[in-house]
Amino acid sequence: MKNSIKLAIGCVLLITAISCDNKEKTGEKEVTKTYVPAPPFNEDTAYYYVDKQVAFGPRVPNTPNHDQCGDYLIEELKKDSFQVTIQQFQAAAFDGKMLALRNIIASINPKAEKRIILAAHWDTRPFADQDSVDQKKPIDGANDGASGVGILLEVAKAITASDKLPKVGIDIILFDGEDYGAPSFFTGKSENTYCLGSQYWAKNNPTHAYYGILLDMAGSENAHFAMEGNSRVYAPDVTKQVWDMANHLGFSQYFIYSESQSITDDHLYVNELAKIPMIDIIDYNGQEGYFGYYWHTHKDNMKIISKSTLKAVGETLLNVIYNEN
Ligand code: AHN
Ligand code: ZN
Repeated sequence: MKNSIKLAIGCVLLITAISCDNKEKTGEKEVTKTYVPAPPFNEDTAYYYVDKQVAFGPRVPNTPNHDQCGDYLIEELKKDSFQVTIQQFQAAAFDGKMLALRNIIASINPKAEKRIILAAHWDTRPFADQDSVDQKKPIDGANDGASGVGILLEVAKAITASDKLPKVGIDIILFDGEDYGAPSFFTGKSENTYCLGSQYWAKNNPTHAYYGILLDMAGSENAHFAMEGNSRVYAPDVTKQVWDMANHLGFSQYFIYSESQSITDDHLYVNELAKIPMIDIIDYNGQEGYFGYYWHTHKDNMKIISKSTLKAVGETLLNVIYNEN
């Protein structure tokens, strides 16, 4: 009797132990992900690329600075990627002025079926309408424009310098004419006056892509990237995937798991017109005004650019794309 009770108790304990063990193992499987390592991102080089663009002066459409910076970006991307396509077009600004614009597209693995878009805008705003001084003068756009482009140039360089390409195809798209939107002192119609390059691209040549990631104001000191409304609505899985990767890499200080309002940016047109899910990694000030204190002011210069922020974003992008199959 005593022995059989002991045996029964022993069996129960053993079964419990086994089932607990299994549960733990299943649990472990659910939380443990293995990541493919990505090539290193050099934040000094990214910073150099931001500085280099700013040194051309404001990159306002229909100015020599804009032309020269565009030529420079094309040359740099030709060095670092396999195929560069220029989409040249004219678009009417809010005031009716015709702007000569170029979207610059660099493709890595151009034949790969599954593609991911990495985008930023390379033009800068013709006015400082959020500033209290010199409102009609153009801004440097170190963060609003140059930062995203600088990160993407270094991403392209890091990929081509590595002996291993990502499995997916990458299309780096530098949109033009993003920041020529109607200023606060303009009284006419202002709808759809921002994002002229992405609107043109989405209407005319949307190469197929699995998803896209837009960078906008992605390089300032103490940046906070919240999960923006249109990103969450149109591309919830991509939003989670990118934030999870950033947090896994230790960038929780920048990529915060809080939800921010929807904004109009290049990703909106890519989502709505080209039907490609695209998120926006954009600095959020935590309040209703959304954008940072420097936004559309003369404070948006090299002084606010941070190498650590550039690194957080660039390293996250590289790890996201190297972990796509
Ligand atoms: C609006 O101001 C409506 N959208 C902001 C898009 C933008 C401008 N991003 C950078 N500059
Ligand atoms: Zn802007």
